[in-house]
Order: sequence, then C-alpha cells, then structure tokens
Amino acid sequence: MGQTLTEQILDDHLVEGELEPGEEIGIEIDQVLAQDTTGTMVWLQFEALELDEVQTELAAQYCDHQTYQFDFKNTDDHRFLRSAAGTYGAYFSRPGNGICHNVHKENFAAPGKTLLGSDSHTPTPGGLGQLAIGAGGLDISVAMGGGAYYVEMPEVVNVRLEGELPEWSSAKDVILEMLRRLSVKGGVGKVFEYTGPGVETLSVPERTTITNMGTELGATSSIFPTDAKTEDYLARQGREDEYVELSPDEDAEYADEIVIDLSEIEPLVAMPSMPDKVVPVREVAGESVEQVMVGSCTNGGYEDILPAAKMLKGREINMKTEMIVAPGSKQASEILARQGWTAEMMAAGVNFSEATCGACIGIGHVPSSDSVSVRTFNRNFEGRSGIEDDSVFLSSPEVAAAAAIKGELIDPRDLAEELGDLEAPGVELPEKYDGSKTDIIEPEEAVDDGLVKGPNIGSAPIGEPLESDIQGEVLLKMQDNITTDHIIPATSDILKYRSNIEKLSEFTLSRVDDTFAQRALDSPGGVLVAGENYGQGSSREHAAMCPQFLGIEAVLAQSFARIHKANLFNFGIVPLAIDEDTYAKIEQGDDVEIVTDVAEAVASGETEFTIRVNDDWEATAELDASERERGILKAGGKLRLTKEQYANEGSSGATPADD
Ligand code: MIC
Ligand code: SF4
Repeated sequence: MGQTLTEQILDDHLVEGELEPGEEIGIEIDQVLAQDTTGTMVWLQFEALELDEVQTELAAQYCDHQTYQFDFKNTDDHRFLRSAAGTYGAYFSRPGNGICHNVHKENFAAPGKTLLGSDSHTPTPGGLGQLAIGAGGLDISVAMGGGAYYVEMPEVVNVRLEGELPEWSSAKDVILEMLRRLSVKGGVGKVFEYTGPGVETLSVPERTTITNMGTELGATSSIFPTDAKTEDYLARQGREDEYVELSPDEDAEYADEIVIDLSEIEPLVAMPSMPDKVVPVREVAGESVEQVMVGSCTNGGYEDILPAAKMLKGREINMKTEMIVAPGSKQASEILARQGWTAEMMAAGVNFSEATCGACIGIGHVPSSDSVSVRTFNRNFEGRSGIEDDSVFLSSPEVAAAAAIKGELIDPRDLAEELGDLEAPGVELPEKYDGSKTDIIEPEEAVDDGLVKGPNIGSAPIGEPLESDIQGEVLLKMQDNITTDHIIPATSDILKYRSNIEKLSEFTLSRVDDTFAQRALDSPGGVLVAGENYGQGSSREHAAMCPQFLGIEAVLAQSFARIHKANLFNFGIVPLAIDEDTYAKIEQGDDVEIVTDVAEAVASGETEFTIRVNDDWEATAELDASERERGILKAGGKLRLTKEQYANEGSSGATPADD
C-alpha cells in the first residue's frame, strides 16, 4: 500500500513504534524552534537536564511575542535567550525581527524535514512540505538534546482542493471554511494533507496561511506537497538548493477525504469569540468597526499586507476606524518600505507597528470597550485582545481593509461595486525576498558564552513522584473548549512572569474565576473538572506547570486538546476522561477520591479508575496513556524522569533518536 506524504516523512524519521493511527510513535527531530515566552523554560529545562549542546541539525530561538519590552523582565528574558542560544548553539533572532513562524519560513523551513516548536502554530511550514508539530517546552528541550519526540500517530485526512479561488476570496477563507465545517475540535488526532488540482493554484504564502491556522482545528499538523511553486518560493528566498520534490504515493490511502471547491469559496469571517463561528461576511455586513489590524503569523507576510496596501492606495480609512499593520517579519516590513508601500499605507491613515505578535495576545492595541475589532489573526478567544467581553472578528486582509475603508464590515465585492474603482488585489510575491539578515545571529557569531539571568528568572520546577492517594475538592468546574488563554492568560501584565512560576501561578484560571489560585493554594491538593477539548489553543506548558504548582493532581475532562494533554503528563498531573453523565453530575465543591492506588494503577497499565464523589456515588474515569506517558506520570513529570534516565545511562540525550 502506498504512503501519504505525512507517512513518508514520519517513516523517514521513525525511531520507535508503527505508523498505526492511535499508536504512539517516536520520531527524530531535525529542527526545533522556540519563541520568547515559551523559550525561557525550554532553556531552563535544557540547563536542568545538564545538556551542553544542541544536537538537532538546527535550533532557532526567536523573540517575537513581547518585543515592546514594557518591563525589564521582558528584556531580561530576551537577554537570557540570547545567552542561551549562544551558549548551547542555536540561531538567535533578535526582538523585533519577526514572528517565529514567519522568520522560520523565510530562513530555515525545509521540505521533508521534521520541525518541533514550542508554539502551537509551528505547523506553518507545512505549506512548504515540512512536517512541523507544536509541543510543550520540555518536549523541545529533550528533542534539542537529541531525544526522540513522541506523539500519537495521527489519522491522515486528504483535503482535496479543486478549482481556483475567485477574486476577493483568499487562503484565509479556505481555512475559515475548514473551521466552519469541522469546528475547533474537528482536527484532534489528525494531520490534514492538502492534495488535488487546486494546490498548484496557491502560492507558498497562501499555503502557509492554511497550514498555520490548521492549529485552530486542533490538528497535529497540516501539510502540502511540494512543486514548482515551492521551488520558486525558495529561490526567491535565495534557498533553491533546499528544494525537494515531495508528493503522496499515487495509491496512498487516507482515513478520510474532504473536498473543497476553491471556486465556491467566498469572503468569510469568524465571529466573536471562537475561530469556528464562521459566516459569510455578507451575513454580518453593516456591523460598525472601530479597529482593524492586519498582521500575525497567519496573515502578516508581505503577500498579506500588499493586498491591503493596494486597496488603500490613494484612499483614506474611515474617520471612526483605526487601522494598524503589524508585519509578521522585518523582512516583510523592509521590502514594503523599500517599495514605497509603507508610505502609501501611512498616507491612508494606517499606523505601522514593529514586527511582533503583540496585539494578538493583548499586548498593545487593545480595543476600546464595547467595540468591534477586525483582525487577520487566527484566534479570537474571549479576552485575548486584552479586554474582557471583547468583540473580535477574524478575516482575510482584503476583508479587513474593506472594513477600514467603509468603517463597517462589508464584503469586499460589494465595496468594489460601491466604489467603482476598487480592483481585486490578488496575490503577488516580491521578485526577491531581499530583506537584510542583520537580526539573525548565527551560532558561530554568538555574543555570549554562558547564561545571563536577570532577577526574575527562576529555575525549572522538578515534580515529586506520583502519590498513591488522590483526593480533593473540585476546585473549579468548567465548560467545553476551555483554552490555555483561560488557564494562563498571555496579556503583558502576566506574560512577564513566564520565567517565574511561583508568581505566574497567581494568575491561574483567573479568566474563569479570579478566586481560584488562592483557593487552590489554601487547599491540600484538589482536582479540576472540564467539558470537551480542555486546554485547546496554545502550547504553553505553563498551563500545566502552574496548576501543578498550586497542587492540582488530576484533571477530569470529557476530552483534552493534544498539546495540553502531553503537557499535563509532562508535569505529573493525571488527565482522566469522564463521560457526559459524570460531567453533568459532578459539581464544584464536591469531594473527589480516586479509589484505586493511583501510583500502582498508573504503573500497571490500568485504564479504568473508579472515582468516588462525596462518599456518595461512584463513576468510572479513563486514563488513555502510553507506557511511556505512564512512566512520566509515575516519576512526577518528564523533567525528573529524563534526568534520572540520563543519570542511569551516564550520558545526555541517549535516546533512540541517537541510535
Ligand atoms: C498563542 O498564539 O496563543 C501563543 C502565545 O503563540 C502560544 C504560545 C505561548 O503561550 O507562549 C501558542 O500558540 O502556543
Ligand atoms: Fe504570535 Fe499570535 Fe501567532 Fe501566537 S498566534 S505565534 S501570539 S502571532
């Protein structure tokens, strides 16, 4: 039987297990990336593992999320990251050089290679035929030390693209259409592999918009085959020698097939406050818009900003609307500036930001109260923009620019008709991506040799071995789709404590209940209860570290998001699945006891755990864990276990990936 492209790449990198959906596999990692807000823990854990050099072909450390450096703590984090990259042998991308996914795509993404990144949108270079996966920081540290990365073998779904996008419809609308059809949990345990005649109609930047936002489906990754368009893109980046032709075997078998006729895609928006609340723009036209933002790792490229710039040329944005362009990379900013587009946008009323994540997580450009913001970003989880009860719509750059011109949501086709002289901008790549490389420091050029830590930089917490008894109060009962932004928000007042777990823990679940952290600290242990898809969104391992710090021993949820579940294992919290009835019956404040000897049951491979509630009724909770994950739980987390393993083996990084 032939292989899908995903299977081919996994097969090439397989060090353990079999490519059977649902089975755990271990794969060798070629490249890793980390960003500033997850990166500090990545390197603190690398240090705790007593590793001395990066073992992967390439490691890149970016500073992109909090580049405004409001607080010396951010700047100290950036300096620490530069020193860690220099000390251990990683590339360092300076603050303001751009968002990790954009800069990685431009400089390092390579077809056929594996990439592991401590950010959930790591799958972005899937648009170039790279198999890229997001994970928690500790998994990055271990992979960087030469260890294999373990993941459940996903089901590979064929997304067959037919036809060609009509004018005014864009790649963003394709991924919004996927979200409309499948929802934010429709991709859990899956890789979406794009095939069909529609593929060659899309440029690489359009493909990466789709693979980037595949994360919002909960997918493990998304990938495109490579072709002349990929080769052309790499050539324009000056990296044509990295091109490799890749396609699925002709007789490849997929777990499922989805057909999208590109010619039927129309301009869409995701309504507040979930990326899957997707409707045609025409359905919400007329909604007054106070703020428009073009940027982010989804639509912050040169090719994304240019359409908006073309639409704005010679016009002015509406008086009541503010428009901000935050490019995804300095490369994009520099080329747009050299071509004069930045000036055109400024003349139209646009405010131009440095290349950063910033507003995407509520750092700067927070919308005013009771107002609508239209953003070309990938997430609009409630409160993420920096204000509670926000009203953020997600759209393509074309829809965003149309809203800025009109001052309200409008289908750009209707605006074109209204204005008479507005042409569809289409997608255009620059002849050469000739931005400067000044902001990338190569390992050989390292500025520091030795870690430089400011006073806010703590150490990586090491857990205690799993106990036999787990008993405690349900400290919080939550609904479906709780995001990591709920668990540990990423706004600037909180983000500065990413290297200080004790302080950061004070904000745990504050977006759901601001009394939670103190209640958890005051109680001896405790459990959390949640509905479906608990922990969706980001890769931030802090969403497991902080609950662990507060004494949470188990999470009972109807289902878990992939990366967060792995993070719970990594930090020794037991993730147990409960059914709908148990979820409905259990209440906040109830006393829960896991009747079994937990440490023993986890170790012996037990899948069913009896829970007794209020000494009154019982239910069954399930532990879906591989032998490896059980070992991690029992040891009290992956850091303790890996340290023990290294000590026993007498070397570092001695894992199957080195064999
Ligand atoms: C996000 O988009 O939520 C983030 C901020 O990039 C996170 C990473 C983090 O929390 O630092 C992600 O997507 O993993
Ligand atoms: Fe940055 Fe937003 Fe992309 Fe996360 S989703 S990497 S915060 S731009």
